[in-house]
Amino acid sequence: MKSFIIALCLVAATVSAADAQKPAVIPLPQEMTLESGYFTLTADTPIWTDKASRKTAAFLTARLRSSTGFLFASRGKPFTGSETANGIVLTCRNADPQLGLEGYELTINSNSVVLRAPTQAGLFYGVQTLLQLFPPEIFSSNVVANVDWRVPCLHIRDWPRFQWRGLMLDVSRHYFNKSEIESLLDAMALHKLNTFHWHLTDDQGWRIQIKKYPRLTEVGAWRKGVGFGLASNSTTAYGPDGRYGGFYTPKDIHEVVAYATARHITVVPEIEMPGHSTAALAAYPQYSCTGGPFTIRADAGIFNGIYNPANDQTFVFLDGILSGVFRMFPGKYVHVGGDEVPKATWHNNPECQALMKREGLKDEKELQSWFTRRIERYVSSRGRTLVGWSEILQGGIARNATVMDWTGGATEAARAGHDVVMSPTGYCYFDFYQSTNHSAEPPAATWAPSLLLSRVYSFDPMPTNLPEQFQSHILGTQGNLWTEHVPNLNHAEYMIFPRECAIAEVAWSPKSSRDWDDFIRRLRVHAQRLDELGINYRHASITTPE
Ligand code: TNX
Repeated sequence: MKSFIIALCLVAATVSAADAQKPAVIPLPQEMTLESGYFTLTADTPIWTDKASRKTAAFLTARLRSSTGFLFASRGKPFTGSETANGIVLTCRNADPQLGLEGYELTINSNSVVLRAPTQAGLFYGVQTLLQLFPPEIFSSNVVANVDWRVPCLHIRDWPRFQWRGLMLDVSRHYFNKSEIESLLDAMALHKLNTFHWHLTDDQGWRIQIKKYPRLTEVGAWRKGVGFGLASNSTTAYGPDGRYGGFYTPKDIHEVVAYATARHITVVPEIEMPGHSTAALAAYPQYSCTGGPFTIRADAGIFNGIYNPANDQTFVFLDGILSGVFRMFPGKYVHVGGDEVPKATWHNNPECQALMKREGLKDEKELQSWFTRRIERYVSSRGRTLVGWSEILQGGIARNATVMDWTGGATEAARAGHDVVMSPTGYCYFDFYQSTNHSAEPPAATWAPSLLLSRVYSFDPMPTNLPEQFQSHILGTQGNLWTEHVPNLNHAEYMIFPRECAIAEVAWSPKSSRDWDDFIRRLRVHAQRLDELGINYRHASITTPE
């Protein structure tokens, strides 16, 4: 606790009085003109809104209320269209359609704050910016006295560079409960991230309850211990029988999706196949190549739990799982993994070899491609879009698939007309160490080099060699937190922040405005917001950035 307080003082001390006056918005807005003067919020400030924007206004007033103690009218006052209204205006009326699906315009002068956006998502992002223009105490959950609640006069026009701005969380290696997921969603919203990629299944645990296949969670969600060499008290995710694990019911998922939707975040579920599937096959070994049995082991590495594509029933099983997934997740995208498939299992299996011969497949890479195409047809037939890791390109990519690049392939995929999400290990892997001094850090990925904050901030998701006509296929980028070494939320936040702040700026702000020193200046103010919100982060990345 003591070191925590000292660290807090250090962060605060590095923000000079002059810096504290400058806006410190993360991610940096596209266009911002600072003017002289301030708008001051008081208990009497009216908040005007049109009917369609009430929920967004309620989000703003709830936040303002908890720290200022000002009550405000709960539903907002009906906005008549007058631009010069005193107070705060949130509206979709007369918004500039050029701002697009997520853009907004914010005009602050000494007697009014006017926020306009063509969509509620845009308005919501405008609210995030407005909040960040107040003193950081605005994010306190208790009423704070003696703060001058003012925002600088300015004009902002803002919209995102990329449409996919994400965070991936692996809940298989370690389990995070519903309220922990929700707190990460809150932090995503603060940074204008709009895609939560939920890695729900892997070798070390199956976390989504599928009514048709109860053993997936009865068996697949639990293992002997926390594993990965971690202390048993590093987590509280134990069942009544003392086994480690947990899973989400359809009701939990419904609630998480609703929570995300209210923050304009789409949830992309990931169901791994054909590899990284040991937990599923521990429950249903009949769909494996060997027949099992499989034990769920908690250590890092690549396991042999891989589906048998030569058994038609495997596809009945997987289609059954996916149809349950479609019911729970309304979004367009479903991620089906596809990484690190240990091909030797297929190579040594006579049924798989016979299938390859029948289908004219020359190697196991083509067999994986055959498998993914079959799954993709099913996903497409239900009106969804399949996402898979880089490896789905090998042996030929399925027709409508979107590629998530972690080991390459973006240029090739985009040139072939496929959409791509960029999450290369060298910039986006939040399970890597945040400094080169590994011994001073909590456990992180052992197989990889470090991923410093400055490196994340230097990322350009647009591949340099991609001709302009294909560039619209690069949907955006995301940070990935694999959790082999991360058994609890406090540690997860430490790994995610402040690197997520950098990814958010990479994904939202124009490349031309990238400025490391200014980012660090803003981050020092932003750290105070994270403190108010109770979000853990790596302090050294902010006090002694590298
Ligand atoms: C590779 S990234 C994996 C994950 C591991 C991660 C550890 C990817 C698609 N596969 O299964 O958790 O490395 O850094």
